[in-house]
Amino acid sequence: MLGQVGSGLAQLVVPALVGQSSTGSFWLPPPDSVASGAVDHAFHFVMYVSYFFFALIFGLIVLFVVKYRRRPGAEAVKTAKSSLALEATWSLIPLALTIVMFYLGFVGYVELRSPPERAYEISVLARKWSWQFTYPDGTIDNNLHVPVGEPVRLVMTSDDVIHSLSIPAFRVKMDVVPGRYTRTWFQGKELGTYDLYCTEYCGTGHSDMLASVVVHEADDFRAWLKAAGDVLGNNPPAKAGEILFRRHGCGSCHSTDGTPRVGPSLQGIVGQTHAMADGSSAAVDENYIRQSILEPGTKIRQGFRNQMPTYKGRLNDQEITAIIQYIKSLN
Ligand code: HEC
Ligand SMILES: [Cu+2]
Repeated sequence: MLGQVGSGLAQLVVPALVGQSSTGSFWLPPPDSVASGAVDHAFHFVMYVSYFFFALIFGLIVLFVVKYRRRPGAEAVKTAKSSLALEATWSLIPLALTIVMFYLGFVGYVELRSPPERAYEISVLARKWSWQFTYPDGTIDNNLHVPVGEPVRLVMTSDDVIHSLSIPAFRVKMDVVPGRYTRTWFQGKELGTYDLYCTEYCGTGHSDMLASVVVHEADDFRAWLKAAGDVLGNNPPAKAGEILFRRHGCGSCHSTDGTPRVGPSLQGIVGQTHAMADGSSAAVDENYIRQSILEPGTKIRQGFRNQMPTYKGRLNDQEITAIIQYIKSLN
């Protein structure tokens, strides 16, 4: 209720002051979620107030420097007296402005924190360094797919350190914290693909912790969900392996083109013999890959650190077999 009155008021007052903001600007991408308006209003209000005072204060500084500079015949004289009217003015105007800023910010915050009851719920798991989205039917994907025009609630947690989910086009940003759940919501207005970032510095692969948000037509979304739900059934093994590889975020640490990242590139590894950190060596075959996925700590490849999470309980045998097929196909 408060939110509605507030944003109604903001929509009446603010666009008149700052111009409409339905397209993007130098500062912000186009607002593509229904709740974006409140954030934009607060942002633009603060920005234009700052422009105004920047110009006023620096304008007066320059003016006074020129006008009252010392020159022959104009010596310094002390004439300042206290003026209640002046002091009241420069206190009350900023007070009123900051109250308006707080109000606009608060209204937007309340709106961003209160998902509508009937929202579609997707769970989010953040992990160094990928996103995993789980849909109500159990489908898992590393990109966020949503139907257009339907409110979507994200219930988020982290497997390791604090991450933060940010979708600039939707003006959504919320910390993702291990050991607890945080939530946020949005409602896509236009079909399209948008960027999703981690905005909490979370280690080496932080800048690779990216995903896409794909806003589908409602029917397309259901079709996508159906196809995505049965990867193994809908694809030949190597292709299924590639999809699982992407979904489980392997790609944020392993390239498939020869470049090492946090982990070694997986191109052409099958059939090779790798030196391990403890001085031993191991031949890369199906069993080695399987062990790398389930017990990554037992054999550490030389030149790399024990940074790979275990996928025990996350990938079943069939899925691991498909991933092995995919890694073999990279030879
Ligand atoms: C957080 C980063 C990270 C993620 C995510 C990750 N790995 Fe790794 N991986 C590593 C690192 C680091 C190593 C090297 C150290 C070691 O051997 O444990 C490694 C080693 C491996 C190896 C052995 C490579 C070799 O040349 O000896 C394989 C195979 C592998 N990972 C597969 C996977 C698969 C499949 C996934 C996804 C299901 C995955 N990894 C996810 C970091 C990661
Ligand atoms: Cu992160």
